[in-house]
Amino acid sequence: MYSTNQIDASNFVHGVDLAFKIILGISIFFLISITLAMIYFIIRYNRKRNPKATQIEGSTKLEILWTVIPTILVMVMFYYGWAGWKPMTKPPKNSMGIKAIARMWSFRFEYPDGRITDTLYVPQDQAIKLQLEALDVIHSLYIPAFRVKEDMVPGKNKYMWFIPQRPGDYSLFCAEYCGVNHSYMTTAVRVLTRKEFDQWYAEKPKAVITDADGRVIPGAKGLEIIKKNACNACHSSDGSKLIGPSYLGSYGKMKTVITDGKEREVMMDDAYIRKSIYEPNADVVKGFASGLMVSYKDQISEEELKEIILYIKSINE
Ligand code: HEC
Ligand SMILES: [Cu+2]
Repeated sequence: MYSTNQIDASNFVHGVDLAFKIILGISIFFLISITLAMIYFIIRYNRKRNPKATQIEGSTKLEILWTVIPTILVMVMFYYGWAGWKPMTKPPKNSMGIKAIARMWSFRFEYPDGRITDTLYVPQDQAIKLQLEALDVIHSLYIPAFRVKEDMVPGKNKYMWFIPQRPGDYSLFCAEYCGVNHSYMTTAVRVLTRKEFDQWYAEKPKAVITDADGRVIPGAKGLEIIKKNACNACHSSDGSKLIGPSYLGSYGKMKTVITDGKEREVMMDDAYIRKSIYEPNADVVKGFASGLMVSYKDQISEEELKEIILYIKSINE
């Protein structure tokens, strides 16, 4: 719930809200005064009360008045807008750098120690500088509670920064229509206290995933990698056709693919999966669009690839 004595969620809330309130205030003032003036004129100068219209030709005084007053008002709006925006362009030197990578249709975040998450974890009261990268089309990273939004443009170095000031979860989503599943591009920022964050950051991600009895679950790691990279935005594990083919029961099957414009049959084996992930547009599965899946060469290591293959094999029933 919003309450005025709460700390702002980020350092930009005050400036942005102030500009917003001033513009809203001016707008409401004019909405009311113009409406009232109109109503007054309708009554005061209707045909009964004022049968003969007065012709007025020009008034320098009025002309000056309605040029000067709006100019001042617009300058006031500009000043507060500028004052709220300017600090957003200057990240402090002690900012913590995190890479934010967008692709159809997910975000991922890379921390200085190389760890990757799909939720953005940040410590309270620490300036965070997000290096913004887009791998396919234009996306936009928006955190409404922090009052920050910035386009992510392929091939362009862009950034945003902020200081999260209040622990909690806040929504983070894409604000630039980027294809059919644009609306799935949502995740969260989790603001932790410094202590919680340090604890989280010190934990090493587990190398293997085990069940309650300590047995390694085959494919569990692969599923985690698939989720982390949001492959499931386009591929289901239950046989349903999304943007791409389902993983269910696909391993070892013959696939019809289009290679350089020619149809051919290939077996879905390790090499084919590897190629599908590193060069997705070399063999395009018949019935699916090429160019939608972009290469994961820089995001998925050979090790992770093996885990993904294990997972696809594990759901082959
Ligand atoms: C934006 C949607 C999208 C995302 C995200 C995506 N893919 Fe794909 N993928 C496709 C489409 C479309 C095809 C079929 C066309 C083709 O072969 O390029 C495909 C094909 C594949 C194939 C070949 C499947 C078959 O049945 O022949 C594999 C394997 C695959 N993707 C794995 C992955 C993995 C692993 C990830 C995550 C690291 C991923 N994909 C992310 C859209 C996507
Ligand atoms: Cu997007």
